[in-house]
Amino acid sequence: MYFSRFATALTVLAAPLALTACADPAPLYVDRAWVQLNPNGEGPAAGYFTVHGGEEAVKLLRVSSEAAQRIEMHESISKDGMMTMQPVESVDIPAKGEVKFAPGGKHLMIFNVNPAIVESGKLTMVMMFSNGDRLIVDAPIQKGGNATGGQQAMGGMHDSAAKESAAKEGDAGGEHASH
Ligand SMILES: [Cu+2]
Repeated sequence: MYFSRFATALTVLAAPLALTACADPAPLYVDRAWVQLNPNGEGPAAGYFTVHGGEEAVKLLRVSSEAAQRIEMHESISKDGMMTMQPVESVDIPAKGEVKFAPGGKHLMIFNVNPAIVESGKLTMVMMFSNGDRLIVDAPIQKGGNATGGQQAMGGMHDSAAKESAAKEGDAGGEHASH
């Protein structure tokens, strides 16, 4: 009788510890990043990726790269039947949510990518979040030039499902340097 009560007490004590060890906190992370060079050559490149929220809601505050002059966060919107876009200050990342930067929606506008980096086929970016996290993201660079439909400049980059699937391919396969 005495021993069995003792064993029960031990079990109860151990349970909260085991639960803590099993609760693997969801990490904040980024995947499926890719960069589409401007088909016009001169203009800014576009950047796309998916953010996966962690345990707490955060904001994506800034994206930068040592290999680009400047990176802006934009959102494509439909205004009077025309697709246009506007800069956004920050982007909400809900806890355990998923936010996509994708053609036709949110995207990065990447100005003056270093030509040597373009040649290397990969752009490294730093993403800063409101909780202090800084994520380093490597994005394969898709060369422009085969834009379908002959759309102009950035408009052509914002709504092509074909390019999104190309990006997934690049993501899964790792480094597809094109030379
Ligand atoms: Cu834009």
